[in-house]
Amino acid sequence: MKNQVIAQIFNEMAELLDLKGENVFRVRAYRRAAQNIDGLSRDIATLSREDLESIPGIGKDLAGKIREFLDTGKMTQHEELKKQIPQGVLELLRVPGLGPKTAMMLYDEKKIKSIDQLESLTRAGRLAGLPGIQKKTEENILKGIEQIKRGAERRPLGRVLPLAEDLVTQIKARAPVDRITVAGSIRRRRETVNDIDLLITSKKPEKVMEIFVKLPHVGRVLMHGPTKSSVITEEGIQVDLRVVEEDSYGAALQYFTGSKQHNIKLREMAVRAGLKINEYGVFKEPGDKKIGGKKEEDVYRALKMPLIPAELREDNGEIEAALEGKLPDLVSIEDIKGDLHVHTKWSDGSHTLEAIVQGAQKKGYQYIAVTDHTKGLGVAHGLDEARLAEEIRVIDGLNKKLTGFRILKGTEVDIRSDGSLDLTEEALTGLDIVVASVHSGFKQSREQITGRVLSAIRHPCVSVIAHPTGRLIGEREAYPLDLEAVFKEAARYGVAMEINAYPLRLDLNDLHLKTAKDYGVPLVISTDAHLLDQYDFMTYGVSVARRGWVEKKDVLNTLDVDSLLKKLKSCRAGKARPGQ
Ligand code: DGT
Ligand code: CA
Ligand code: ZN
Repeated sequence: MKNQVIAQIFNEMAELLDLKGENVFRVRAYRRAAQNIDGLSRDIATLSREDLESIPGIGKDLAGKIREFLDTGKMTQHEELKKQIPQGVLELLRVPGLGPKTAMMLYDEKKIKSIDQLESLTRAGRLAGLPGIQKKTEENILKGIEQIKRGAERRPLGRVLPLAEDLVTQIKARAPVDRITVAGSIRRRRETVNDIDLLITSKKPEKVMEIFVKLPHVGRVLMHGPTKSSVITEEGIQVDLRVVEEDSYGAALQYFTGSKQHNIKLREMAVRAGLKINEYGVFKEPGDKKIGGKKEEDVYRALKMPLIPAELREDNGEIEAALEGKLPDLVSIEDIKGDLHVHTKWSDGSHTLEAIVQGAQKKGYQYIAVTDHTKGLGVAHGLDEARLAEEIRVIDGLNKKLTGFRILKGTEVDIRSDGSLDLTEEALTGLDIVVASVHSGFKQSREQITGRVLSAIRHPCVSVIAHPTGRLIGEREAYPLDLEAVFKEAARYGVAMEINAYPLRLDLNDLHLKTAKDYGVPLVISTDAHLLDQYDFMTYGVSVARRGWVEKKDVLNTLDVDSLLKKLKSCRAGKARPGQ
């Protein structure tokens, strides 16, 4: 899919226009377009001109540019802009937190053209004294460089999984394959992954390999063999394709799904039981008689265990649990009855209330919570008390017309730097759900940030804490929150913690969730959708939950609407306040 490539080009154009000192609205238009293209779940190349123009933020002009790129592989205006700005400056802009003005200055003053050069000069203290450079700036530059280096190795699942699924579709359509599965860390749904591991069976493996190395996605072929080939895609991601025998398919799938630690432990257990397990099958010693391998269950059955769900295979207690018959009954996407964090045009979402309701009904949901931002978030056109009241009146009107579906009246209220909420208690009274979150002051101390979140939890009307740690994978570290203190208080007040399913957030993450479960904190899984397509992010949230051993009973939005409202803490009309 070219979605990411095009989004990257638009982002780069925004940077370039910004560097040239262009009108901020123009710059913002490109950023918004990039964001919306990145959020599409459909392949942009398959969209008609009309469909393109219906993407929020994309008009005739940008649609034309997208078409041009799809047809010719180039965008004239992008090429021209690049000629006007030195390549070195663009390179420096990749450092998070390094703005256009500073990048331009570093290039002019010190002829810094690469990130490596920037790193060594910063470390040598050679930036000191340059205009606008302070101790803090230098620290931030080094931090940013470190982030790039880490991020370059592993990529967010949300960027790679769609590509992997697309490859599967293309291979199935073109090559004579019988079975095909994505294995490795993608199958385990780790939040970041290194490469794409594909496994297939086929009666004509060599034919499959020939087609694979020539797929339109492929940028470079690393290896082309009769049963294994590796390529690098245009996006720079390595894909390994292996053909295995039908009779070994299960054993190979088990082996190449990993994790390595999980596999090693199983194989050691096998040896102790007089068995041998490898990627070809399960064998009984002595004599090496094959006793299984066609199905993945064979491997686990040989060790007297049920099949362990791929998301749990991290040697994190799952093998012991399986042996004792105590594997969790993991929540699944079918259990989800509604989305509790959705934005509309009333703040910075792209669609009307009517449109997001239709989208949710199409997904088979029974409810959604409309949670637009509040006034403190000026960039998001946050609502003040009066506009929220207006939005609520419109929702009341819509609810009267709906059957079998309910719009929950909510807000995503900003937790201000002092821990107070961005709306009066009066404005929150009567809402079905109040989602509270931190959007600023990330650099506060651990005590301060923890204190802020704790005050939100103790507020009588708060139902959910959204994206509790604020991290953005590969872009922004979590703020220093004392999660144990937060979980303890959340359990006490009955406030739910969100698993934000937005692929770069996944916040809480899998590790946090095991702790949250220990404290008995109620959970919700929500997408934070700003675009209809983003309802589909729910699957990432569910994957994180599964990796965190979360069961259906732990997740409030698996309940029907009445039971949900009974469980949610809120100041909803007719609901007794906690403690009363
Ligand atoms: P990644 O690619 O770093 O995100 O993580 P994985 O888990 O996909 O790792 P990868 O691609 O290196 O290998 C795929 C699977 O192959 C891995 O999950 C388990 C299996 N595997 C790789 N190396 C070994 C090994 O040395 N021993 C065993 N038992 N299994 C291995
Ligand atoms: Ca892998
Ligand atoms: Zn939100």
